Amino acid sequence: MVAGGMRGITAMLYETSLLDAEEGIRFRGRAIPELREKLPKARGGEEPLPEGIMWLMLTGEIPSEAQVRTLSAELAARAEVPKAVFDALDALPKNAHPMTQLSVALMAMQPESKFAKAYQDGAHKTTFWEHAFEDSMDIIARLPAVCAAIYRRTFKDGTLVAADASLDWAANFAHMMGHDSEAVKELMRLYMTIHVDHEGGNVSAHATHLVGSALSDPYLSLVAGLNGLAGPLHGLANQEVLKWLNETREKVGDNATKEELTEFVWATLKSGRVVPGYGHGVLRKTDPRYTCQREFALKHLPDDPMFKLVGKLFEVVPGVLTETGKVKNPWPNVDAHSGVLLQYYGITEANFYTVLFGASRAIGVLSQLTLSRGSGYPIERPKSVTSQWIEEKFGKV
Ligand code: CMX
Repeated sequence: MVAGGMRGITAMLYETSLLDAEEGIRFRGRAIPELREKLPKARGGEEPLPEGIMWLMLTGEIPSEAQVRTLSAELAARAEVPKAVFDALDALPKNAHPMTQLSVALMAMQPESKFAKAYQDGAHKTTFWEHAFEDSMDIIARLPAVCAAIYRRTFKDGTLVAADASLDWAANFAHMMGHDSEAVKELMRLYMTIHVDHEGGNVSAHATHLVGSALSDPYLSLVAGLNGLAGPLHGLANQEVLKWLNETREKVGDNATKEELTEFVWATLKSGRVVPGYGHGVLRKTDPRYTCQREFALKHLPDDPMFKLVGKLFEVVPGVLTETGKVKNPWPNVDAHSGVLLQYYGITEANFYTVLFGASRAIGVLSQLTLSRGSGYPIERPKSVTSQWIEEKFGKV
């Protein structure tokens, strides 16, 4: 287990969500279909507001509509981004990956950390969670404007769109990116709700948790997690999926037979690459986050050729991956579907997708960070051994 990426080792306390290998993720014990139904919605909308899942993760309770609106207003009131962030972004080359830009932007905000200041001022450890919460609220509040600025300077003409404080957090995010239709806002609400958290052991959550355990402030901790999310086997897979789908389409066209698709999937594997969007370290069934995005697509874009391609690949890829004899989970994960929804609404810039994932993931990992400081968890410091030690103890493996 130690040599195999620690798979199956139970090693952390993590309250905000729990992953069942067969059923998928549950947030405070509640599955995605239940949350889609019960969490408060925007007026006239059908998808949950991410503010609602944030409330649920922090308190364990489904919020009322009034509570969610209060939280939206509180986030809007904290949303102003310090000038240092834009200066730091301007100092980066235009071709810096959007995840690099996000990391740098958050580091440029770190001097404002209330947690770091309180610690330097001698705060009592029983109050750490309050300062972690304050930083978490500030970061989450500012993320839409920061991410939208990264989007517009990288892919548009660089002009920024002013925030609309009357909108909810996710709708305002879409608005500041320059995407204003109701449909995009609904997609953003769903997207930002389902990417928040995936229990504690995944790279982004674990990295945030680990760095936070050293009492590094929430800015430093979150950036550690986001830098992990930027890896192609984790969050960056969503960008890889869209590129791979485009490649597939170019190669086999829109009316490919199952045989042609099967051949293309094998060609990907034989070239020494993974099939992005498939497989998982813990899950052993189709990801419910994939399923709910498929439901969204069936409702809003049933005839989109890219959506149809995703559906056809679902019929082919699991069989191929199973045939390799080594893939433990041949089923699609969250990343197999998200890009197709975004591109349909004109967000075609795949290199930006992990930034969206990161903004959502921040809500989950910072909620847990606040709870972790409240629980007074100690610094993480697991034991490591050398391969020589293993050989001496157990013989050659
Ligand atoms: N395509 C090709 N090979 C795959 C594969 C895939 N989608 N999924 C697993 N495998 C391979 C592994 O690379 C490994 O091969 P080697 O023994 O040659 O190294 C073998 O199957 C066994 O791996 P596993 O135990 O099934 O999977 P892991 O727990 O090691 O890895 C994951 C999990 C997600 C990294 C892997 O399935 C993968 O690389 N998937 C594609 C990338 C992806 O979609 N990542 C996003 C995951 C969700 C997220 O974190 O956002």
